[in-house]
Amino acid sequence: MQDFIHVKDVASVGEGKLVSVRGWVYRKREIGGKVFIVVRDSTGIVQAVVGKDNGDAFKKAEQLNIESSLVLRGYVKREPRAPGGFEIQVIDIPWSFVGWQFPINEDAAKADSEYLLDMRHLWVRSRRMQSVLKIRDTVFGAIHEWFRGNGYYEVQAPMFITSAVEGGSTLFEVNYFDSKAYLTQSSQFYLEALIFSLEKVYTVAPSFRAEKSRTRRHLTEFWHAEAEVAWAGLEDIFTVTENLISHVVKRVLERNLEELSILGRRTEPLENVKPPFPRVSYDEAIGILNRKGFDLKWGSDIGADEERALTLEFTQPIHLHHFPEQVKAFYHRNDPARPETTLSVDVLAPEGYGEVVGGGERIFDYDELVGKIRRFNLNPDDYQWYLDLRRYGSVPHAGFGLGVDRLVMWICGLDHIRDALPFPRDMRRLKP
Ligand code: NSS
Repeated sequence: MQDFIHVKDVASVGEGKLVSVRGWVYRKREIGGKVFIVVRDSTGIVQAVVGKDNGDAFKKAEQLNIESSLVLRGYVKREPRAPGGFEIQVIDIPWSFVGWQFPINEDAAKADSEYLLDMRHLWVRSRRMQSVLKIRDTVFGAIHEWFRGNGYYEVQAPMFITSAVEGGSTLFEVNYFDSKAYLTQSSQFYLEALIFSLEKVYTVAPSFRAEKSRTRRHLTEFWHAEAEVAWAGLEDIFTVTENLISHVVKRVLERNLEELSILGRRTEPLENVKPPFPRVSYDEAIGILNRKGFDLKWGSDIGADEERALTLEFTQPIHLHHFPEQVKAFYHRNDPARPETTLSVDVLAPEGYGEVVGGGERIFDYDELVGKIRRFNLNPDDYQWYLDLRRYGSVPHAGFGLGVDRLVMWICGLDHIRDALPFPRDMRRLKP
């Protein structure tokens, strides 16, 4: 068995060693009777040189296209002009698959993002996407790590459901044998049921929203990290979300400096992320925004533009809390001290990114919940099992949902959420 090493390890095996690497052609050029191949694998890029005197390997090397796959063997040599400072002087190419001409070249990559989205199944090989995917891997891992390290049970909820969590306008309807069902917008109600068994639960799962507008931060299918905690209140949600997000950012800074640099992401804003996050009430936010030239009435929603302006006032993520009843879903508990507001919080990411978390306290009193369902012109019959949770051993509780793709988008400093995941779905895109 031949021992292969990863491209990133070429520099550390040392000059003069014979190595074998496997990968794909990242770049190729021919000068002065030599073929220079930049080979990439999952770990990085390295230059390999094939001389004309090496007849068989040279012929193979000449034929290679961008993204052809290959296995090569050769000696490591110090070469300051090569990326990483070392190159491989090839002695043979035991295997290569030349394939078709790769349909993405640097011009296409710069020119047309729609084309790159159509070609996403191939574009995932790019160094940019590779970097985002590595950071995304860290983010998902760190989310699980944080919850598991803090006493939460991981649970799973169904994706086929029968009633809206976040309002009917973004529900996806699907045929379900002889009846109709919806794709879930949030696992929240199932997590609420499960706290009566496990007290602290979380899930990381897709959520679906029929978002009819195309924006930089909406997908129709997104990854949702949600948690629910028995006996918890708004104060606990502040603490949990700021600790969770700070932990994730810390892990990315530990593991992904190279990827952040490939993405051209400044790390300073990420280094600022430490608990506690500043707290801004909805009322204060309206004041700040109106002083900045907005004309917002109390009770109006805080949209993407307002969030952007607000977050530019801070260097940390912020907790925006106490939204008016009318801008939050029916399940949010009204503040007994100020019933026109809710015990709700959104976490807004800095640098203009805006909302990454929504959550808060839930109504736990049966009559209060039925009353609010009616006030919101919804039908209590649609929420019978959810109401059961208030009929049997109800407890105060709170929870939240974190949009993981939005978190990745901000951490990576991306312009558009669709670049935060490998195969995005929006109103117009179901392929690849
Ligand atoms: O609608 S949310 O604000 N809240 C909920 O769904 C709650 N039921 C969660 C809970 O308390 N368990 O969505 C939560 C987050 C939001 O802050 C965004 O970061 C993300 O989910 N989100 C989205 N990301 C991408 N695309 C879309 N369309 C989207 N909608 C919400």
